[in-house]
Amino acid sequence: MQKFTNNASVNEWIEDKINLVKPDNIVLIDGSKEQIEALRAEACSTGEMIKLNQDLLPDCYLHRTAVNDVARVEGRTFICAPTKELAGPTNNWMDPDEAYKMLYDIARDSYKGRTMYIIPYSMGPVGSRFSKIGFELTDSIYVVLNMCIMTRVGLKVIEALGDSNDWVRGLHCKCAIDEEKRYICQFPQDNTIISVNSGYGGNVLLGKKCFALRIASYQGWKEGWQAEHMLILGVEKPTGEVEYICAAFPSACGKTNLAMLIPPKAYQEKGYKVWCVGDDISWIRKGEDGRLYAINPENGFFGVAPGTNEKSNPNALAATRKGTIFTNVALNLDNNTVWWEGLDKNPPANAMEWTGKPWNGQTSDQKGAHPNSRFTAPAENCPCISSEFENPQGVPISAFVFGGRRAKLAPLVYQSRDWNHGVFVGSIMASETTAAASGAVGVVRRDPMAMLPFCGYNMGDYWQHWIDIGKTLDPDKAPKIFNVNWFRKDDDGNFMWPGFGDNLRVLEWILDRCDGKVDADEVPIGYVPKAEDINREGIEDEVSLDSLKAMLEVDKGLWKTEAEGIAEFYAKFGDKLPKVLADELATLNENLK
Ligand code: OXD
Ligand code: MN
Repeated sequence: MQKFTNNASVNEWIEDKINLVKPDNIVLIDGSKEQIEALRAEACSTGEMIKLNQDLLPDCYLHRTAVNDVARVEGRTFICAPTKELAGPTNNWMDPDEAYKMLYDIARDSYKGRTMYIIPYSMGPVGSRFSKIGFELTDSIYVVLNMCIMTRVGLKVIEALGDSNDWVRGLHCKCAIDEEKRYICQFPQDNTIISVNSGYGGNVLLGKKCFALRIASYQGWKEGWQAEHMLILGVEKPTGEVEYICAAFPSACGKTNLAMLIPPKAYQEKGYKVWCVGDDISWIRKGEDGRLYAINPENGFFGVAPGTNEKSNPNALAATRKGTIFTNVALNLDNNTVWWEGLDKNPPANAMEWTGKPWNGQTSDQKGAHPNSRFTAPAENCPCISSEFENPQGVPISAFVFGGRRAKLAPLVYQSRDWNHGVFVGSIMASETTAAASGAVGVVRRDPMAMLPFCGYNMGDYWQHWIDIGKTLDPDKAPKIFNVNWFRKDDDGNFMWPGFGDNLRVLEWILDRCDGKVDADEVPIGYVPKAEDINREGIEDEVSLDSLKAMLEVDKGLWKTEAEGIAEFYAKFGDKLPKVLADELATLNENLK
């Protein structure tokens, strides 16, 4: 047997996969600069990547995926648990034996004429008690280079693993990028992920959604911790004290923007700062002091490019100025840089659109960048990256914030009455669809805790796990749980809240509630602020007190209809629905009478 590492379980598994896919060459990724440089050069020589203007964008590259391979594929993502019930009603399920057979048939001999790259990676700082290790086998240099940004890669990881068998197996085969044979399969009971026929980020960077959410959520259930689809940010007060918030939002709700928020002028002048610990995923465990602590298991940002600009998110933009891989954006041929819709108002006239076709910058029916085009940027590039980003102990969480896009229903912010009610608030999360996604606009999509496509087991068990975690926490130390809605609209269809940096005003109220510094009004769905307690300094003209009051209103009629929708959704879970949540729904109905 070949000895890739000193770990017998790793060597055995790799050997087995080599015999299956039959690569011509095998390369162990050691994480060194020299190796990364050589791989970049090789990818450029084959056209897999394009080297961008190294003066303006040092160490930056452009990659184009196949046109049929531009997003995560939820319909082809499976939880391959021993029974359908273990996967639950919100996941696609496949019997593990059948799935392995089908996937191995697809993967067999698929590396012939290709190189197998073995990527040892750590999710979380190497050696932290929060962190977990994975090996991804891939035949794509693009995947290797992205994984080197998004995770901690290299020999230090192999050393940290020692002879443990606690690591996640990941096999990625590009095959022929055949949509009909594209599968993203998670085997939570086997710590295994197999992804075939895709070359797009979310499907193939196996550390991210597949491991850090689907497999890790299952591991957390079994081991007493949590993997959540949550950003982590720190709010620094003028006193220098920093408090941390974890927040979950469905796609298209501005998660990366919130994670890197720039405080409004009035707050900056007082000395407020916001620090980003993570923009997508949190791994959460109880600390010795009884509080919950979170780490960001990732090492970079895989952000949506369109709409990112100097105004919406200068920190994200700054993060992409070096060492970044752009995927499916437009190429400006005049200066060999990149462009996307919403970057600025000057699309390049001499350009190539994301597919590589010539483009004159005029938006007729052509777009420069694909709407789901991405940047993969190192976290360390971000000007507001938290000093705690690498802290192996994580950061203590004061508040969990859930949110969604609701034109009329949810108030700007409300607080749950207690932990269990907070779990209910997370479980009823929903967002109205936007024009950015295909399908009808304004349709409510239920997305509990923003985990709908990412929970690796039965969502009913997942809710019970949240409830059980709460039982282990002293209520004084447990994070308080809130819901926000930046997207409330007036009767003319205009957004009522300015959003972006001004969201700090709401976060301030949230933290004041956590610190017992501010009162609230009790309403049928929880506690809402007194309008005067949301600081409007600097936006008095834009947001009147009356408008703020309107944003905090709870319309009983709308909530009654909502409660019917929740009951319908909950019914899918049968006896897996925790009694606590059924009781919370009954309380809501009672409160709405
Ligand atoms: C993401 C997502 O790409 O949630 O982070 O879809
Ligand atoms: Mn996400």
